[in-house]
Amino acid sequence: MNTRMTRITFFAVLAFLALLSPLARAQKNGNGSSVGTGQVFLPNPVASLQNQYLTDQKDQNYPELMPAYRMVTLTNLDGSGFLRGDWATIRSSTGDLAFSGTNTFHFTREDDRFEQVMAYFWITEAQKYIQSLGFGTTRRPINMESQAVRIDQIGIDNSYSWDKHDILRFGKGGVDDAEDAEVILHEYGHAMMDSQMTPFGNFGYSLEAGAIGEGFGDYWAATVSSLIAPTPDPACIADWDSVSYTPNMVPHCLRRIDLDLHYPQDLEGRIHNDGQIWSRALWDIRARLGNIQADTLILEAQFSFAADTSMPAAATETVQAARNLYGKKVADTVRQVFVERGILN
Ligand SMILES: [Ca+2]
Ligand SMILES: [Ca+2]
Ligand SMILES: [Ca+2]
Ligand SMILES: [Zn+2]
Repeated sequence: MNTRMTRITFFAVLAFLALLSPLARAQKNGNGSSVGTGQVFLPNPVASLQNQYLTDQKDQNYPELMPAYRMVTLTNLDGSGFLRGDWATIRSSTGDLAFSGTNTFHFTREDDRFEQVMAYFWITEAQKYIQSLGFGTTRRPINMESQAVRIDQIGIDNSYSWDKHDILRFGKGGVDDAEDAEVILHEYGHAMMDSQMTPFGNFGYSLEAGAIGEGFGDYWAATVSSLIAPTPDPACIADWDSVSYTPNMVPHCLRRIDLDLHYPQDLEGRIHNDGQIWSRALWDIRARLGNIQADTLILEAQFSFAADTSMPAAATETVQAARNLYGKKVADTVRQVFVERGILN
């Protein structure tokens, strides 16, 4: 073998080894073929047990919660034994990183590794649902990468998508945020919208765009949790996380997506509140068209949203996406929903 060939072989071997390294494998898309089992809430104890009297009790596990634990299959793992795979990578946390040589992740809520399993499972299932709609194959991909997740001790009860570092962080104020699938899905919704900006960037550079981002996150939580774990009151978002800050409100909901709010008179200049106008519109589209058509056109439309869009402009794009995908009749249905909200006239 001459020197040139030796050098080529040497670099080929290096490239091959780099592919095998855990970091490269975690970043590589679509090859995580390991499966395992995990214990999770589906989507949260208040909704699944229909019990409005459950409380945080300082992160203790207690008997009334036991029926809320469910065993699920964890897919797309990279085989490293950590919760790392095609669509989610648990980076760091308050406690130890979950590890299992047999991909068996059975924890209860007082163990911080429980939230790691929750984040891995729900993000992976959300991305699989996105792909089932054609995004990443026949349509453009949406956040089709291994989403980094960090569960940490933020002092306030707040989770957020930290775009600069493309990482989702889940706090531990009140009920630990990642004990509620709908909080996880809401934050993932922000990461999805950011990934749809061209060039990649942050969505939400105006009050109304901020509200659309919050409204979409709530809607996304409801549409995905309703598919994987249907509950009797799907429009109530984060039934479990909210028990700490809505002690006198039953049912406990961080927000709802079925409120009869109208544009522009119900705008308050607070994005989470105003987002409930947008989420109600999306929820109505879903009610009339079903989740497949609704979610496909809602996600497709978001590629056309300006980062500082307004509700009327985003609604117009959504109607247009409906027309392009499904024709005039469906577009008219979508338009009608936005007219009912006062967003279009
Ligand atoms: Ca916990
Ligand atoms: Ca919380
Ligand atoms: Ca719910
Ligand atoms: Zn948000």
